[in-house]
Amino acid sequence: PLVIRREDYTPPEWLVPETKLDFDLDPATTRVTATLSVTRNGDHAAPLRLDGAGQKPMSVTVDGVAINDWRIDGEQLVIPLTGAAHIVETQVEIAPDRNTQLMGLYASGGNLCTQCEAEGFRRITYFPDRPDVLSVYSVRMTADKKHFPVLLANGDPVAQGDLEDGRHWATWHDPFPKPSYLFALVAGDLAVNRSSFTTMSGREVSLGIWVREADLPKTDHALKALELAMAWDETTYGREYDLDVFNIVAVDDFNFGAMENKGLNIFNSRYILADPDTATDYDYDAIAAVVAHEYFHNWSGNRITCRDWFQLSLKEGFTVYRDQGFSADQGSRAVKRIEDVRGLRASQFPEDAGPLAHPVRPESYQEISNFYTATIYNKGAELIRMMAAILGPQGFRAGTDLYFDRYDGTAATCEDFVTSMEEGGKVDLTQFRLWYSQAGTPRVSASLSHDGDRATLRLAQQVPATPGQPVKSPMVLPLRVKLFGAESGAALTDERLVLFDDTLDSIEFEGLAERPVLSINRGFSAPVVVESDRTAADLAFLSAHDDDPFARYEAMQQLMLDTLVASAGGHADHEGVIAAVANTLAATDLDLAFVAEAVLLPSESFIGDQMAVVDPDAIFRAREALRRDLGTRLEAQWRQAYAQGEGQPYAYTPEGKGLRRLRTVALGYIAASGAADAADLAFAQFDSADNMTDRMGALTTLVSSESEIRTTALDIFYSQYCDNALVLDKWFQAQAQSSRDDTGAIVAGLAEHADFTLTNPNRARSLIGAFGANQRAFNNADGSGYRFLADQLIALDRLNPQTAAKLLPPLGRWRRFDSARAGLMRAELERIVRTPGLSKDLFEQASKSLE
Ligand code: BAL
Ligand code: ZN
Repeated sequence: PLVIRREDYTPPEWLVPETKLDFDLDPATTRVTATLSVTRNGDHAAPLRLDGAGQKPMSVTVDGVAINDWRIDGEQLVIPLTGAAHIVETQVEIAPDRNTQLMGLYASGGNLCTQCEAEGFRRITYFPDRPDVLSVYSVRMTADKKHFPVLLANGDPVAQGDLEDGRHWATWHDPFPKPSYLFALVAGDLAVNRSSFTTMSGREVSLGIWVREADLPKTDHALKALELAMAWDETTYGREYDLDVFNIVAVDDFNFGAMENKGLNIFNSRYILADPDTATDYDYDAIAAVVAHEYFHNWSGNRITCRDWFQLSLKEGFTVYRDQGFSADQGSRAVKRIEDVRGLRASQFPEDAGPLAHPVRPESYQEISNFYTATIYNKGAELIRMMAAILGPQGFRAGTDLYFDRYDGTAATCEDFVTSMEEGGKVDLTQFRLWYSQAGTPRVSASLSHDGDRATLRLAQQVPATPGQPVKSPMVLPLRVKLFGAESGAALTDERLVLFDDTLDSIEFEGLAERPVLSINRGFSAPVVVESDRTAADLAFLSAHDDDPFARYEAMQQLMLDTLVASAGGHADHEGVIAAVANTLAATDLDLAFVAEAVLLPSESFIGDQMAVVDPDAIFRAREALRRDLGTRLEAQWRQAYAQGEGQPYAYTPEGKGLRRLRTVALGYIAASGAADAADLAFAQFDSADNMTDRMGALTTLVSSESEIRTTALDIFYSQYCDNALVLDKWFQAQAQSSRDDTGAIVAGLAEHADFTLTNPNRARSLIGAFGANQRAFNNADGSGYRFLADQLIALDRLNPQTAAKLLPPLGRWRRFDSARAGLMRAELERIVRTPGLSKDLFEQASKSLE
């Protein structure tokens, strides 16, 4: 396979200052005429090479004259050119309604839309499809007016008109030079929810969210989030919107969550549509976060884009950091941080510890779609967070101002960002750059010794070997540290930011009045694993007394993890956890959403990540036993917490969300206790809920139960929502996440359900993705889970390679399991690799997973 390497980057041979596109739109056959003004870049005699995929040119003209001496080399169109500047016109035909990959121009729900990042534009027309070729686009679209009354593209609308044959046309112009991956058009029968925003310099921007008519009432939340995001970016980063219109279109069939095309964001409908009856609090939060994320890309991604795809984290890591900050400012900062860290541990840490580990700035790839990963996005965001911590708020803002000013209108690199941070913040980040080049999650061991009024914190760090990187250098780890008095519970020191940048270090504390307890990596200031010699009593103490809510949560998690790992190894002692949870439930000064997070046990896979060899059955038993003990011993408290939310009418407010979250967690513990009325309680909640959060909370509890009511609830849910694709996804997902013994068989049955399809990525993910993340069910010792996943991936790969490849990683975790399971997983990976006609997407993931 062809491997693309970062070190091989060379600037483009030809530039395209202007691009005119003319689309004669039709789902069966769309004709695309592209008129490119091209200029030779540098002193060379190379011909013009345009990327293409899946089409052939019908005609090529140069400076208005048809030519025949073009050739196809691989999938590139090669055109010999003699001068320094030419006008090149190509014409191609494409078939949107046969496009199942959902890259390029495709049909979804009767409408036509595009997805071009990373390399979809070449499926639309011939072009230098690389992010460092920036062009000013003018677009003309012609389509049947009855089926496609709305015609949208990037930038601002210019003109429109009717034709005599029932067709109509529209032209759009985007004055900002952009790479081809940000191109977009939409043609469809859509209704719009409009609003307007006045920017800080007084520009009136018309905002529009376009959906099918029936979904209009579900767009208010997204529109409000967009307005909040626009204001937030002005206040927080001084960034203002730059066109007269900002449109968002929601489509049902979409590989990503959403796409930041200039002035015309296209969204997976799951990140736009919400009302209390169909969307959970989690959905509402995710919608606001994704709307903000895509909007923030207008600066971190569009105004400044990436030089090449190795720099992907330049826009993604930074933009995730920005959307995390936005969400934190809308609600509870502590709960947001807990959620983000939980996500990092669930997806990025395993990636960093497995065969697909790669640095935040990768060195090579076969298929760039495989690098839209938790490492690029979420670890990338952690890198920005660490730099922000090192620079402080003013230094960081100076750094981002400098970055935006200096690189506006260019295709930049991660190095450009770090240099801006150094200059703006006046710091040296030489060693910090290792975070961009070294993969693997650093491990820190921390030991605090105490003698009289002095204490010494001894730190050691180790960065594990990852594929292609056997030996690592020590990294700069910004660790927020504070000491508390074991007797008084009072702070003994201020919080210190320790920049731990060597293999070993020790830090002295003086003037301590009592025995100190160590609070370290507060706020998860560095994305590392911390191992400390803190006792169970110390952790319980911190879970009650630490003044950093994240550290308080973390202490409880560590206590639970230590208990569960010991328990999976046959040494069950639940008393410490029960007392700490009781304490947290009794605290009156905590917000309920925080309490709900703090009392939740770590996931089965996170427990597995702590073990040398993952034993999914032992982990499940240990976790269930602790859940049962917590449920039984604290039953009165759970019932009290549960009753707190009773009868409260739905409101999407921080208080309302907290009540609902704790209520569902409490219901889970009541069910775990084995209480005779648990299933009835859950069913009553399911039946009477006036919102989807409570309904799903109850259904999630029921689908793991042995009660017959479970099928009743599933049937009711299905008949109520079978016409709503997004809610039906939840029905599939809940069953794939069930902890019942027969989950594997149920999931196999659901794959045959009339409503299951591999053509819709959300539906495929709701069943296959959720099942792959269900540690016990997926890792059934008979290998049936592995076989099922491989079968589904091979089938999905024929339709949509990009989505198939993203669902493969659970099979790549074979090294973490016993030899029997490892052998079964490898056999399935080998079967995938041997499949004739496999995409390079799935081949890369499967073959690397075998190495
Ligand atoms: N750029 C791809 C979708 C996103 O990260 O916003
Ligand atoms: Zn993004």
